[in-house]
Amino acid sequence: MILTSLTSAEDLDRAVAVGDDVLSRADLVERAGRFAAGLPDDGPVAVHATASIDTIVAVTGCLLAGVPVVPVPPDAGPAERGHVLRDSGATAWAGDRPDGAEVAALPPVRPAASAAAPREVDPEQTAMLLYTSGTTGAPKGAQLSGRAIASGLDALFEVWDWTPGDTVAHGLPLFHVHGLILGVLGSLRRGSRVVHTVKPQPARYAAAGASMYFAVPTVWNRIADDPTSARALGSARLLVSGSAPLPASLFERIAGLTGQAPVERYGMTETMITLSARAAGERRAGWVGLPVPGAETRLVPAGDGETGEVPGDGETVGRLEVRGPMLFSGYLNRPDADAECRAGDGWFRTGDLAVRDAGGFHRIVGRESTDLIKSGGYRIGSGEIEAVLLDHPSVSEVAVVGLPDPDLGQKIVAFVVGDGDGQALVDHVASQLSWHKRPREVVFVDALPRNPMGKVQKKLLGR
Ligand code: MCA
Ligand code: AMP
Repeated sequence: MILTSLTSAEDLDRAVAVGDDVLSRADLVERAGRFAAGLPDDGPVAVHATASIDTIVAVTGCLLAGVPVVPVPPDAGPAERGHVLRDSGATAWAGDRPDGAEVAALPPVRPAASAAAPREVDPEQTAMLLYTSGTTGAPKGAQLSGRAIASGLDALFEVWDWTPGDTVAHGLPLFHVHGLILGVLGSLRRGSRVVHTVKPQPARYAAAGASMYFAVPTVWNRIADDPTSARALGSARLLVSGSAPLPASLFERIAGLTGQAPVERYGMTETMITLSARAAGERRAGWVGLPVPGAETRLVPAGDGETGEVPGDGETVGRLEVRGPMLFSGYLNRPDADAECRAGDGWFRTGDLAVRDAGGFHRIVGRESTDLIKSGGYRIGSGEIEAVLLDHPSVSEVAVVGLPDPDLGQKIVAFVVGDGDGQALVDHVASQLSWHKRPREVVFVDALPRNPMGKVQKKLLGR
């Protein structure tokens, strides 16, 4: 249902490009159909989500066949990958096979000689299972139905005036909402072209000649540091920033270099994009805009025991809750986590703190928990990193926090009670989890600051 337009839209010579690999719409449908014909059963299928045409073919094949897709970060270490494969119940592996017993146990998908026809798919069925970090424990599988993805994308087509005549360019990972669902599936559903630059390097963005550019603030920062590339984006129709806060100073630098203010939007893996500035509307530094069509928001008081909603005066901070057809259907195998984030009547607790002004514009002011870190636009739970570090013989206690960083927004810093080699601990995390979860700094301390109850006072670390 997400890609019904793929088989009916007019053919374009160059529907999808990843680096130098280019596929027409017809070629993509044909290759995806052969992939689907080679599926051993009805999945879910774990897709080794490298930045490649093969990833797009595999995801498209699964969606056309009505088989759930589980994108696996290509650099995920055995601990993270093992969890994703066990928890998702994946029955096949698509793409390169990294070493590891968990992967060896899954049959590889081998494309068949002739293509399978697209199936009629129940829109409420899980189309994609995306693993995302919580504050503690291993990542949770957010189940996104075809209906949720289609609604979320259709809302963006409207607010960004996104048409089949657009070309979208980005170089973001193909295992998250931003790069995979918005960048690639959005383009395929809309009928627009998409250019994936393999890596999100400024010069590659500049060379893409697109009308819409998607990037996280870290990438926008690198683009602003490369004025020649930044100026080349001035001819685009829309420069979109999301996944993490865009500092107001960076908003202004981008606007100054390109001649146009970026469009900011806010979302989560669980909710798709719920707030955005409009292509034809106001773009305000530090603010993420209005609810997209179909989405609703409310700000509930941050204090315990208070009820109702906080005033929309542009100043009073509340806990942001959202609802709408683009929300996920729940965490797989985690009814406890699911119950925690549901506020009744379809409302979802985002965990973000926000203000809203009289015109309905929203500003995200922070997160409720210090245990969720946003680094380079990636959401990372400190608990997952702490668990891996505690496995290391030189670590007796550890607290992981996100500290301000001019490029990454937040950088992961591990405060460790113990002795040893900081780089060895960084490498230990990178060998077990995805690389972006590695601490960028390890600080050895004699003791962690604790309150009288013995709880670590993370807010005191790094001050
Ligand atoms: C260094 N490296 C290591 C190590 N030390 N690798 C392994 N182990 C080590 N000990 C090197 C690698 O060789 C590699 O080099 C490089 O580090 C990769 O590190 P990385 O952390 O990726 O580099 P970075 O420069 O810090 O990355 C910045 C980035 C990245 C490119 C902006 O953070 C990124 O792609 N962010 C996008 C996240 C995103 O899409 N989030 C969307 C979530 P080499 O690269 O040369 O191989 S979805 C979402 O948020 C929602 C719904 C929304 O609102 O959009
Ligand atoms: P993820 O599930 O990786 O998409 O992370 C979702 C989180 O990213 C949200 O809960 C926010 O904390 C943060 N986020 C996403 N977009 C924005 C934005 N435009 N401004 C500030 N924070 C954002």
